[in-house]
Amino acid sequence: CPSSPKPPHSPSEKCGTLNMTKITEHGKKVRKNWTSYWTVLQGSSLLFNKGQGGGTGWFGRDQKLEFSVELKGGSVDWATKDKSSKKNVLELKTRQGMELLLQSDHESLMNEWHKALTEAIHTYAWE
Ligand code: I3S
Repeated sequence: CPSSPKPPHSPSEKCGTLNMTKITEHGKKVRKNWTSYWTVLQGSSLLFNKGQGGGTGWFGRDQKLEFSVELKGGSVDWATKDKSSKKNVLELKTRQGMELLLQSDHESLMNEWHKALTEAIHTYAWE
């Protein structure tokens, strides 16, 4: 992960461009706002970074952390059809009552994210 502030230190380290929208915050439904983020899985944290141009992709040092979620105590699974008309959508629920959808048109990429997020949640569950 060239983007990561620290060198890779965990088997669950992963990064890439994903589309993301929150669907629930503090247990309350919120309006969807699909946005492309440079997404970094680092230990039990999932970080969402945006280029200063506000757009997609990776712009090196111009990337800024928008926000992050704690995976500990959360869950991830493929979203059901009623959650989105898009394909390859993962639904991530955090212990803090946030629900996010993560998506990419690249199926194999989302399979990798599914695996990495599942592993991270499992790895950090008991700490
Ligand atoms: O679950 P929804 O409400 O059908 O989600 C769609 C809307 O958020 C839509 O925006 P508007 O709030 O302007 O209607 C988005 O453009 C769509 O992408 C959302 O649906 P998908 O199926 O793409 O997640």
